[in-house]
Amino acid sequence: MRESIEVVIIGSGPAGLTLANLLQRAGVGCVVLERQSRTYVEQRQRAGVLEHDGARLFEEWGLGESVLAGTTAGGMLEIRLDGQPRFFDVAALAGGRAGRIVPQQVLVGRLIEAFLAGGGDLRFEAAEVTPHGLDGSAPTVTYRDTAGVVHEIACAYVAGCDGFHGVSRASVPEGALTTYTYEHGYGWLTVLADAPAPYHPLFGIHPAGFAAQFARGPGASRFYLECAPGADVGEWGDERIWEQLRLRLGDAGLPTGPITEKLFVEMRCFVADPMRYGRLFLVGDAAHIITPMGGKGMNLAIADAGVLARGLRAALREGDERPLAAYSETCLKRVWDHQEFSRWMGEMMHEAGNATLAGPFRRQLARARLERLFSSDAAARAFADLMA
Ligand code: RFL
Repeated sequence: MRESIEVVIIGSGPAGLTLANLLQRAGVGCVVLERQSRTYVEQRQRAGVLEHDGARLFEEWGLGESVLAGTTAGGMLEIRLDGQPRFFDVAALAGGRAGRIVPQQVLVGRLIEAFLAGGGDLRFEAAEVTPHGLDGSAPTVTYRDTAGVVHEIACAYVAGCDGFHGVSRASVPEGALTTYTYEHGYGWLTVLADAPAPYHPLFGIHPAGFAAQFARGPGASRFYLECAPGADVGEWGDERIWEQLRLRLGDAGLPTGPITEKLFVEMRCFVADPMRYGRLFLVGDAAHIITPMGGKGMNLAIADAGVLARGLRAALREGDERPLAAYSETCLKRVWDHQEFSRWMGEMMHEAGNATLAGPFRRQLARARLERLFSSDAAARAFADLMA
């Protein structure tokens, strides 16, 4: 089957769905091709906080009500150093720029609903999605539907929103992109459990290693535990997990609950430059990945989608190609800024606890850096600004 549309979006994660909704509001025709089923996509639990800028983006495009209704503002965070709590009021220090607590799967579900309610074309279980002719003026995207029918869609632009392992970046010829990778030297085990959420996002710094607990809905928590890089999840039985969380979070009475997911997260960063090849634009995790420290991955994906939507609207509706030409440069500024913040925060949170990581001297430096957040108003405001 042959069809044509202005923009083909590959992938329906936060990047693809944000872009689809913004293009729909701009009156730009688009179709979204997603490899997984709707149920799978709506249940994939990952991030939990939408940055202030992300919330504003949805409001500016008239999606505030459908995406943010009933969500609460984030504000405080707790840093527990050797079991001693210290509170940090991010919203107040960032001049009231609070983020919103929105679990990623809730955001994704709401974006799907909003897009479909507006008559959007979203095709799940699209197999063998393949872009063609990206370096020419008439690209196409082919895929096979669940009935086995092969579709070919002609378009003006392709948005590669298909995550780190997707087909979009893999379609770019070798050598066309410069890629940067960085390994942090430690790993994280992440555990999703039906355990009561903490009152505030909680970061635990302890000689046994870093740990954290974040709300993921009213009765669920996501926990993180520093572990060796490449650690085997099989070595982390439930009892060991709870014992280490109690120790590192300094809470002997930490409420537990059934563990629903246990994953090893590679603490790896990646950036592709430029985030474009011909008529293909790479958006979100397809172009860059970042560690979960600082909660920036989903937010970068949404910010990229905002920049691309404005660029496509200008190119296709106003005949102005300049914002689209500046897409990669505009996005990469934010990407590198957030990469730097995430690494800075990760280094401080890990080295202040576990002296075997970088030695006792750097441990003292990391503690001094942490202390500065509570003793210097300028340092606190800079940190809060980047968090928010
Ligand atoms: P996604 O969410 O990976 O979505 C990509 C979509 O593309 C589909 N796809 C394809 N579709 C068609 N054809 C193909 N060949 C395809 N290949 C893939 C996939 O099925 C999927 O639906 O990328 P996107 O939209 O760029 O969004 C990025 C975010 O999901 C990601 O950055 C965050 O989840 C990262 N992240 C966190 N970000 C935060 O901001 N705060 C956090 O606290 C946070 N915690 C996390 C995280 C990521 C985690 N994992 C598992 C990687 C915690 C974890 C554990």
